[in-house]
Amino acid sequence: MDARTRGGGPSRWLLGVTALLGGCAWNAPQTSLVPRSDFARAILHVYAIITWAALGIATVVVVALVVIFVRFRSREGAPLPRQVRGHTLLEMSWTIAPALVLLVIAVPTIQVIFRTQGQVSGALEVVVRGRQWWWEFAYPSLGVVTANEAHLPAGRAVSLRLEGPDVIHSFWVPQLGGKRDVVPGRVNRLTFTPDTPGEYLGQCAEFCGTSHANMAMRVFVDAPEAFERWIAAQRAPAVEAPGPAAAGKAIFARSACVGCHTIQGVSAGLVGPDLTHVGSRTTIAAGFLPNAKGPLTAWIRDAPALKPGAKMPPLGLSEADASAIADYLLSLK
Ligand code: HEC
Ligand SMILES: [Cu+2]
Repeated sequence: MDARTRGGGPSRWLLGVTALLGGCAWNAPQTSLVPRSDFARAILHVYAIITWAALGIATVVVVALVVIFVRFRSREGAPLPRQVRGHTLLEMSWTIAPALVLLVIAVPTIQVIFRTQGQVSGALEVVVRGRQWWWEFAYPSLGVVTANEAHLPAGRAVSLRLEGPDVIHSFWVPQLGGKRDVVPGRVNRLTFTPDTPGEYLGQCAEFCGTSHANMAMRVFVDAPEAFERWIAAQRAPAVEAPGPAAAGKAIFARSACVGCHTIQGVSAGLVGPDLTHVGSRTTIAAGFLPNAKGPLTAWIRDAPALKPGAKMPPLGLSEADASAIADYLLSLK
């Protein structure tokens, strides 16, 4: 190695470390290290067991390696070491030791899986339907249906009923719980109690097609009174705004939108998200766009141009019509 390449060593090393550390953050919204539910805490606990076990094993292996390298390295003129063929004790121990390690990992893991897929009495049931490429949240006991942004009350157990009408998705809100697959033709359960009000980001965690990466979700954990207010607002008929919103409503009602979207009292389509209170959401299209006039108008004009593969066809609306519909939808608080 000449001086030039040796000089490149430390800076390349630095570059590597920088690249690795670039993946770290304390305020990461999808961290699993800051749990905000009993389930997330249980996952972190299993994770800690595995990490400490791995660290312990790594230490033993590295120390043993170093000792062996130093003590048994070949020396000038040393005789050939004793040749061993088969060693029952050694072979038994390196079969049993990994089995023990697997057992230590498996017992708490399986416990957590079973504990969080049971039904808890008094839990709030929320039906979660993973669809290409958005999430539907229905609260059958409360008569509320919404999309991509769920609200849950802090301190109360929730039981998610995971259903998949199309392909396999996976529910994952790292600070609250998951991953648990959403499988067509079967019902999976996920039970946890969120404990801290806040906004938690999640993401579909099972590749489900073109816009899998654009299939995020938000869970708002509300204080109980705030949750009651949200439910009341979602159940109330949306107030009708005058002006451009009223014109937008008329255009919506005579467009193909009605075949795919439900707006209570206006339409009953079931292909896309329920839009009855779409104006109360912070984002649209599974967290893909902010719920604001500009992006919403662009979405209404040509959704797949924004979100690859989106199953909402462009309907050839004029800018003015799309803008009026956007005013209408934003008024649906
Ligand atoms: C063929 C069915 C279909 C038609 C027609 C349709 N949509 Fe959609 N729409 C969808 C689907 C599916 C989604 C979800 C797309 C995604 O997020 O990947 C969607 C999403 C939306 C969203 C975002 C909702 C949210 O909370 O994320 C809005 C707003 C919307 N559509 C408005 C309209 C309007 C307005 C029309 C009529 C101009 C319309 N759609 C026509 C199927 C349709
Ligand atoms: Cu997916």
